[in-house]
Amino acid sequence: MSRKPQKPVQTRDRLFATEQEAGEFRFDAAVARVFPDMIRRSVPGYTTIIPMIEVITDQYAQAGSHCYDLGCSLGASTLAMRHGIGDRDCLLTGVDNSPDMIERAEHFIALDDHPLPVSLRCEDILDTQLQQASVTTLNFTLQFVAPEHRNALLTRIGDATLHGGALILSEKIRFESAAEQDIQTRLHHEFKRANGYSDLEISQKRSALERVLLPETIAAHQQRLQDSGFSRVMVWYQCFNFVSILAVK
Ligand code: GEK
Repeated sequence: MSRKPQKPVQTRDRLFATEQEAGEFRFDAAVARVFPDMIRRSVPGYTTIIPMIEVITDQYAQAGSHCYDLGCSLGASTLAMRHGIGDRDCLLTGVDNSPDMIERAEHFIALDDHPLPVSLRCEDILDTQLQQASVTTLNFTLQFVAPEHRNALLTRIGDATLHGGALILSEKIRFESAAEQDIQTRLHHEFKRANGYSDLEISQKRSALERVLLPETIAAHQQRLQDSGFSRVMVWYQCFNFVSILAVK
């Protein structure tokens, strides 16, 4: 019996490679399909931050508590948390409001052989009930939440966090100084170019994200985290205009 040769699944991010009409960036099926390649080639430090989420989770996960990955996409950060939790009896929940992401995340979680159950929820993180949290991760998610909702979300996370619990907040940032903003943005674009993105891809993606991804300064994040009840706020990672902050209650 002869079979039609199967078309290979395209997992290389070429979404902005050809000229297209301006439109806002969305976490749809096309993005979900190429997401691992897209985020690795676009976010400096992503491939370092993911394994460090495991290390940090191992330090802060408390037996009998909840752990949340808010904006989990395909579950890379969720899996890092799962392995960091190890054999502690934590309740791990991943949340994303993109059905295309959650559908694929279910598959990746099932492929991982760790025994800790993961509950995946397709909902807006602004609606997620949070309680008794020892580790919460916002790995490049808050930047997509409308600025007017950020304080309330962080207040809820702070209130739900147990004493000694932690929040890992990774974000693209902006700088007070226009000169530094220019230099760091240029370096980020060079990073993308070195990873094979063309000038057209870089500029079209930038336009698509302009009104969707709204970065803040490190100082603004630090202030909000302190106002939300986190007593220790530390930048543990920075590469160009991308940071990860550890906030401990
Ligand atoms: C990783 N953490 O691989 N409610 C729920 N999900 C949301 C919301 C919201 N209000 N806004 C955005 N998202 C992941 C990467 S990606 C980062 C996170 C990026 C979701 C959105 O659907 C997307 O899946 C994710 O947040 C952001 O470590 O693409 O730069």
